[in-house]
Amino acid sequence: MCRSQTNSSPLIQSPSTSVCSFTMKLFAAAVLSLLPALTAAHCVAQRVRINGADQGQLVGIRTPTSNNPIQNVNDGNFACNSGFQQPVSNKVLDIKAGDKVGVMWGHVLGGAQFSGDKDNPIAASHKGPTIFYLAKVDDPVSNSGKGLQWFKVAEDGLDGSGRWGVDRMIASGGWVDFTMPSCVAPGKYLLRAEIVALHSASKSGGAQFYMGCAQINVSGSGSKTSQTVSFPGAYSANDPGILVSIYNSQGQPVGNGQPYKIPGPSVLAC
Ligand SMILES: *[C@@H]1O[C@H](CO)[C@@H](O)[C@H](O)[C@H]1NC(C)=O
Ligand SMILES: [Cu+2]
Repeated sequence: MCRSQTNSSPLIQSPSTSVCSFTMKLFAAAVLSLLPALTAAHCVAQRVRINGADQGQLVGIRTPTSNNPIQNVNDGNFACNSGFQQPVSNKVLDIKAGDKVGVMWGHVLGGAQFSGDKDNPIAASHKGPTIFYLAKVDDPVSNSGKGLQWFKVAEDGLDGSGRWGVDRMIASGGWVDFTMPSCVAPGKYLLRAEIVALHSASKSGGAQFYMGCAQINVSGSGSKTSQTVSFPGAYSANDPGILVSIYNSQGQPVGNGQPYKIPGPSVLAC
């Protein structure tokens, strides 16, 4: 835009140039001030609903104070995140096998960071899958999530029209629901909700992992807890669903023409 300014007289060349460089400085300052907002366009898991009944903010779920992602798949806090809002809920949520269970994501605790926040529930650029795991525990309230054996109960990746699990999460106001498999053994579990944001995943370490753990007690007559993995451990930085370009040849984030392979084991089959 500086170059497009025309000067009819050499006399105003100098003032015009200084206005121009002042404009550039303003522009650079504006860009710099935008950067923290852009890098903070993340999200946190913060509510659970059971058959559509919202259990309340921070009830039976641990929410980190920071909405920053984890980008190292070997991070020691990869299971349930860390740095939680205090006090951590001492509630264990009762769920029947077969219930519809949802977790709500938001840009910050409470959802929008400010009125009209277009990065709530997450920045639309953050395409990727939404995933749920369970791990059996003795005490869902006190268990940190470390050293557990997890099995996957639900996942939503890229569909045939180029839309992602995250797109459906945004369309649902931050909620992601799944059906608790009818064959899951009754007992106490941590429910690990996860989003993988793939907008920068074409370089190693670029994928962003968001996770939160809910404290649940499943009732029913099932018996399955199988096909377990560890966190960290289940994912590798080079997994085809983690080190991946999600853009087509026009640069649109609709997948690269290949089926998208969601990270982790296959979903529990009843
Ligand atoms: C879990 O659910 C069972 C069956 O409804 C119940 O007997 C038990 O007390 C519950 N445990 C917890 C910790 O809520
Ligand atoms: Cu982000």
